[in-house]
Amino acid sequence: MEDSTVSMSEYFQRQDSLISRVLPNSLIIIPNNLPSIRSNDTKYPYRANSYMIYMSNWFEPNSVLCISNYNNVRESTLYVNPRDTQKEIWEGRIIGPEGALSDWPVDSSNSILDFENSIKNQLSKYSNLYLIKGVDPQIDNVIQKNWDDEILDPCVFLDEMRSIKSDSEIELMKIASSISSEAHIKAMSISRPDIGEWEIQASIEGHFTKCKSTNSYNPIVGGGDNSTILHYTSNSKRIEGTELVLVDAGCEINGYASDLTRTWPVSGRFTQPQREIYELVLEAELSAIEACQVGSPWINMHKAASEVLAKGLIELGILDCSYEEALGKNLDGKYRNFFMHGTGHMLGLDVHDVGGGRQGGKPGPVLRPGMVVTVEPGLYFASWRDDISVPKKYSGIGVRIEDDILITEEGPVVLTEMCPKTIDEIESIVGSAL
Ligand SMILES: [Mn+2]
Repeated sequence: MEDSTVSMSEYFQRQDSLISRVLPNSLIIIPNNLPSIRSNDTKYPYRANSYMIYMSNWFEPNSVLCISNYNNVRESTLYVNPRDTQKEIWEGRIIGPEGALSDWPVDSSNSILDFENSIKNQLSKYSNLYLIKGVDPQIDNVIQKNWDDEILDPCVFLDEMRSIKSDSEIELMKIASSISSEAHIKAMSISRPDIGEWEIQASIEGHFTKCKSTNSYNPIVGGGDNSTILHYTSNSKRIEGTELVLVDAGCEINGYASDLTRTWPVSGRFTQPQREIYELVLEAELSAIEACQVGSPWINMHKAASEVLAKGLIELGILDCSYEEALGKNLDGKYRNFFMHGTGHMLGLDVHDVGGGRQGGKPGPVLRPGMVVTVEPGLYFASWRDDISVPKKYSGIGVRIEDDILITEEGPVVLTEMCPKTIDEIESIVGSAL
């Protein structure tokens, strides 16, 4: 298997847990992601489907995992690329069905080339069929052609399982959090006036690669006004001496993500207005982390952050209205002009992980031990926006502070704790490696 702290028996336990949740005599089909083309003959780095990783730790494309509970007996089968010397000369060694069976947590294996025939021959014995649709249109097609009854969605059960992390998953997420924290500290230490956003990106990605990890999402490195663009990823401008840089970058380990944001002045000294905004966002973040308690409704951390921000925006003279008007009846008041996203999301195999919290109008989950969430309030005062007016001294400032939080009975555990976030710590680190 790939390097993993997750044991073979844990994967089998997950498969057993899944088949105990679905209807009797069911077949569950989990297709893997398709490779995606970057340009002629070149592909983007391949990333396996998170459900596939979760159930079998299988990372090769062109594969399907089937799990059934016919007569209450678990049978998990991986359909994988067959060995092919000519192909392997060009693209690397293929594990093949035999390798999959001997070293991966499945009961049987087969060639993906036999998938259609094999499935056709089995379908009649099952009463129910579950398929993760929309991952591989070819697999969807095969099933739709050969199954007349309703196709059920297994994700409701898988998401419930994935939203509570096991000890071994938490271990992987701790490693990812540490690597991301180190990368941010390094990037702070090489920061200087006029540094290119891409240089900070290179430092961070270099550290990820050095630690045998990859980005869990495209890094955001926004200096000055670019710090106010929530999903800025071109990272192509130089950062002036008086400006802040907002860096949102995290790595993944064995598929498990970290998600970390820090904001610092490239000069190593916050200006007074930057300091005021930073202190306010930090206070909101600490308050939201404190709200990450077992049994708390999802909204609590957002409410905690929002209350601090609404009050602070009035105190700084940015909002000229009552606290009630600033906060709004449904956390939809005027403060949303400057904090327009949610306070956090679930984190796991996906950066925006399954299990709720990003469902628009839906309430999101109640926090339980073993959940991992992000907490990431921010304030953004884009100088180019003509729909807002703020005191000139705050114009062009964007600040977000984001940590990854494990929910435990003993209270919130900050997995990204080793990444400094107080003004004093940051000012002492920025530029220290120059
Ligand atoms: Mn995030």
